[in-house]
Amino acid sequence: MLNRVRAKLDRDLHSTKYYIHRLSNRSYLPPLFPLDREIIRDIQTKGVHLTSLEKLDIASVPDLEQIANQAAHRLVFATSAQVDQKEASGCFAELDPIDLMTQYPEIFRWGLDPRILNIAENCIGLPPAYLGVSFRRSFANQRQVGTHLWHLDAEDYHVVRIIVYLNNVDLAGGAFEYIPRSHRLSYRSFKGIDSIADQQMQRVIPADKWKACPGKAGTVIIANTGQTFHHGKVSVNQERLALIYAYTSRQPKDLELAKTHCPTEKFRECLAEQLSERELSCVYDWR
Ligand SMILES: O=C(O)CCC(=O)C(=O)O
Repeated sequence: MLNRVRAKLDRDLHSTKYYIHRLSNRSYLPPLFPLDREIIRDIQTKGVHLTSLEKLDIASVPDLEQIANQAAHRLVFATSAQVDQKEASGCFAELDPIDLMTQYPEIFRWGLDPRILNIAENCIGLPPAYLGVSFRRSFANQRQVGTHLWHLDAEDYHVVRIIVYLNNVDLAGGAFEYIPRSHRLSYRSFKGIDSIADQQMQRVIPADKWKACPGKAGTVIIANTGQTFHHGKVSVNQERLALIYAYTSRQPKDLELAKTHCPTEKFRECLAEQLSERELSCVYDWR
């Protein structure tokens, strides 16, 4: 009992410090281009902004889609056993992060483009930690498990996920779906429920208020997934290939979880020679 009270006090103290820090950092946030201001406005009001690689036009890695398509062959080959043998107790498989970092460093570097970091920083309200990128193959196994269940991301109070579709994704093909922030939904509405499947969500928010994000290959979804209930819709008719970038503050609520995204420790020496001071801080100054 005493331990539970202590844990709750610790959590409250951490969150109070976080929000004070966030408030005092408001005047230090980096300036944004007009298109990027629109992104932040959408994320603050709805929780999500939908765009494309073409519209974003990230200068440091203009050919992300092409590079990722090469990596897709490796991902599909490396994970074919999991799909064929129907071993997938989860809902996705990922490219080995060491393979991704060594064979396709540009995919990792895209997430460190100054404009992307500025968007993440304005969204989080604090200097960002770059948790890394995963290259994910979501199965069409029609089971609502794992990230197909509705959830808030738990790494931090504000978490930015950037999801880049690498194939055309329709409503039955595992589209990202969310509940707009205007509903002010929290876990309090799901007391006693461990897993929020569509059925449970429908009792609280009718399905016609859910917002799905189908899109062509190259669609980019930028979301505050720490504050916005979301999931990948159960895929019925096809697999989905997507890159998933993640950012938090540099004192994340769940540090161990934040660290699981990418084994960047292994690359410290080599990245120290390649990255700018700001990029290195985003990758390492919180681990
Ligand atoms: O796969 C998706 O569209 C959502 C991913 C997700 O919810 C997550 O990684 O937390």
